[in-house]
Order: sequence, then structure tokens, then C-alpha cells
Amino acid sequence: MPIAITRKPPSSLDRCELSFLPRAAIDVHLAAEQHRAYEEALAALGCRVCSLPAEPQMPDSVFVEDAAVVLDEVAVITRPGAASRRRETLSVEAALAGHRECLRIEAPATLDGGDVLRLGRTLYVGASGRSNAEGVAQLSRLLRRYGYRVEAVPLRGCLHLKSAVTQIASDRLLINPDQVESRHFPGMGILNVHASEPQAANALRVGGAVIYPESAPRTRETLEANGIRIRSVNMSETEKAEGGVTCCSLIFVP
Ligand code: CIR
Repeated sequence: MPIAITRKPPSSLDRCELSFLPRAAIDVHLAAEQHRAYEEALAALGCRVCSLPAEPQMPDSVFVEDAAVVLDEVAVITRPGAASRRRETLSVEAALAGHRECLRIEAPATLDGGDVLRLGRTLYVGASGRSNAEGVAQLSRLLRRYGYRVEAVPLRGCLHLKSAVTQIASDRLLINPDQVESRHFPGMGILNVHASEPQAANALRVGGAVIYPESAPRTRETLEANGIRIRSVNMSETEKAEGGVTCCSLIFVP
């Protein structure tokens, strides 16, 4: 049974980092309720949810995806690009330590887990404002001995690589073509987000289905028309903090 590490949203979520969205009021009670429903979706799709306690001093700590890259063989603890987020990795590393050997990205490198998309033995890393060239180089050095290839991918106008592209089936990606070019992912079938839903490329594939936000109904229609089974969640409050469905968990088989 896969484990999904999550962390409760903190009361300070409304002081989160923002890069592309204007600050909007966040209802922290609603955020907590939505997060519970997200955890229920993970459990319904077969995950054992390991929910870490909230970290009130760390506004973005609900976005556990950014703190680590968990592979079958090993985990890499990141060094997040936003200085305010660096300490989030400590408790994530503690939660992972019983399951994986943990390697570390070290200064001056920066890397956010949200920038790392694994397809087979290739790790694509978004050349974002959060992950730098040294981060890509360190990840590559750390993982070469496990047989992984690491490739940087240019991005436009979004926070992370997985804001722009995620895997929705073994052979298919969901992409916002304005933010990342599909030619970087040879051999994969491509579905584009609906033009009116630029934020819709972040989908979380788990247990034969895809956890997908209510905020993208038109893209959802395309997904369903293409045979993708959807489990819908309302993420309105974490979306105001520029976080999507992948950002709120780290999923791996123990
Ligand atoms: C940040 O700017 O770091 C947070 N407000 C949002 C992080 C979202 N994480 C993700 O896409 N993996």
C-alpha cells in the first residue's frame, strides 16, 4: 500500500509565498476542511495517509511535495528556492528516514520538489525561479549511480514544472502548452489544458485515477472523454497560495 505524507495547513497560510498571483484572502478553516477531503481522496485511492502536524511558523509547509524527491531506491531532501521554506525539510526528512536513505541538496543549489517530474528513469527539472542550475547538477550527480538521467526543462510564466505538466496515465501527460513545450517529453501522448484554464495542468495520478481540482471543469471534461478516471477535490484555498493537488503530498511505496 503506498504511503502519502501530507501536512496540515497552518493558520499562517495566508502569509504564504506568492510569485504569480495577487494576494487574496484565505479562509484557513475552509483550507483545513478541504485538506481533510484531499486526505480522504488519497485514502480512498489506496494510500495510507501519514499526516504530519501543522507547522504554524512555516506558512507554506502544507506543500510537502517541495521538500523531497522520493524515488523507489532513495529520497533526495531538497533545498527549497524560497529562503522562507528551507526549514520545512527537517520534519519531512524525519518522516522519510524510516523508509528511504535520504540524500541532500546542499547550498548554493536550490531545488523544489514541485519542479521534478519523473518519467521512467528520467527526472525532468523545471528551470524555474526556485530550482537553479546547481540544483539540477547536484540532483544529477546524486542519482547517476541509481541509473537516473536528469534534464532541465525551460518554463514560462509559472511557479514549477508540475504547474505546467503532470502525468495522467502511463503514456500520457497533461500540459499547458503556453508554459512548457511538449517536445521535451518524447514518446508521451499529450492532452492540452482548456485555453480558459491555464492553471489546470496540475493533476495527481494515484491508484488508477487522477485527483483533480474542481477549478478546472472544462479540462476535466477532456480528461474524462479520454478515459481518465477523476476524483474531484475542491482546493480553492491552497490554490490562492499557488499550490495544486500534487503539492500537498509525497507518495511512495514503502
Ligand atoms: C510557494 O510559493 O512556494 C507556495 N506558496 C506554493 C508552493 C506550491 N508547491 C508546488 O507547486 N509544488
